[in-house]
Amino acid sequence: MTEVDIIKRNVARHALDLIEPGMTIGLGTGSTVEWLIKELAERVAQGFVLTVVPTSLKTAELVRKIGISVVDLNDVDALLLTIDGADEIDPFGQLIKGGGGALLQEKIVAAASQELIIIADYTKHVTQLGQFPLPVEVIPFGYKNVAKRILASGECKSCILREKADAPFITDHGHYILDCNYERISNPMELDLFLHNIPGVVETGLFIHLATRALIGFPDGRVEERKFR
Ligand code: A5P
Repeated sequence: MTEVDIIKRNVARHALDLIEPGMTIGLGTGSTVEWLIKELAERVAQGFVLTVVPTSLKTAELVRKIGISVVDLNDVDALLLTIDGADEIDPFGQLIKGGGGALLQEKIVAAASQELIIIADYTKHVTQLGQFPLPVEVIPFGYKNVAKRILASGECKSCILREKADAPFITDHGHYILDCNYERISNPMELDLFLHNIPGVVETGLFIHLATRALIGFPDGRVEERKFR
């Protein structure tokens, strides 16, 4: 196990305390959340009951495998808590997400949830968003034109169609992803609005005012809690 894996597992263990038996929670996508699912498996085997609104087909499959029931967001009246990872998190709790390609469903579940708690290792904490290329989910039809418009703004250094096995990566909802390298995003909210105004853009990986708290893990075993509202 790498050092980062050990930190992710440690953060996941801390996140277990947030989950009470009988709850229905939103569950994110990615390796940190996968550690949480592994940690939950032991509890579930001992009779701990939990229902999950998954943010991807992958997460749905993983939780089903350990005996957790999966429910559609449409069938949930109120979602109190969602736990998810992030690719970058700034001091205000603004995020870049979508490294795993699940940003659309992640954002829908996060927006429906009273609390969004991010679990991440210290490498995700940044002073300014943008080092991690921003994933933008787009409709396949005319995506090259969308990429041109993103580049034409002058702020984006490169806009690359995500691929998997030499073919376009297809999201759970049948879309493509453009990975847009900004290096530094000075105004995430403005950029999010700009991108949403381009016909063909479905969603962006900018999560603004959605995270309520974060648990950040460090190499010395510390897990710091940050509150954003
Ligand atoms: C999935 O689409 C992403 O938003 C993940 O939440 C993010 O990439 C964090 O992943 P890790 O926990 O694997 O770093």
